[in-house]
Amino acid sequence: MSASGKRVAGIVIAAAIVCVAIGLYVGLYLTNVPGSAAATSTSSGVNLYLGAVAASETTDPHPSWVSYYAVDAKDQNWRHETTFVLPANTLVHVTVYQFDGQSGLRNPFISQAQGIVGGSFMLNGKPTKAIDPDAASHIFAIPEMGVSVPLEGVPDDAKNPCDNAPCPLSNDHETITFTFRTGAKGLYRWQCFVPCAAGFIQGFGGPMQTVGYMDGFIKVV
Ligand SMILES: [Cu+2]
Repeated sequence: MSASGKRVAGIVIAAAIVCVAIGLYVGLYLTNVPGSAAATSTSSGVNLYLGAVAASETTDPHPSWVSYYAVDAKDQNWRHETTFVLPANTLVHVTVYQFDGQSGLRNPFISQAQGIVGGSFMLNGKPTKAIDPDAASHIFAIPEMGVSVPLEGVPDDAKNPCDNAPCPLSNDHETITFTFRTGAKGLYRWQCFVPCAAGFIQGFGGPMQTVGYMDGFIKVV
């Protein structure tokens, strides 16, 4: 084969490899469906237990990213899942173990709870309607259901904070509980509204834009 023939063959092979790599990248991106967590049923509705942490597990692809987790109530088994399967037209009792610090809200209006049963949530057992906007760590909001609950952050001077998930309850945390009612079957988006993505422009990139961290879905079935 002539020198120019070899060059053309090399270019064709290199181009083919690049095309296959792009195809694989797009294909894997489109077919990668994150896992989902189902709520546990009781006679008065279903229970959903969540954790919010300053940083994901050290083995996570993004170990420095802030994140929500699904947490088992009993054995504290932490699962990195942010798609929650809930029954339609049912009361959902949510418990969030919130281990992250205070980031603060840009829009103080969101520091008020909305769309939850009774209008208030429990913050460490105390009925609460709103928190200091500067003390917010995360928000749990389902915009299409009108649900929005502010999650207070662990104070800066906390003695025993949790670095990475999973976080035992012996670490400093706030416990937030509230109840909302699901409506019709469907797929609903939920997300955080605190600019909590440290290291990203305006705090709204990375984990704030990625399902599995500060976003997810509610599958109402
Ligand atoms: Cu957040």
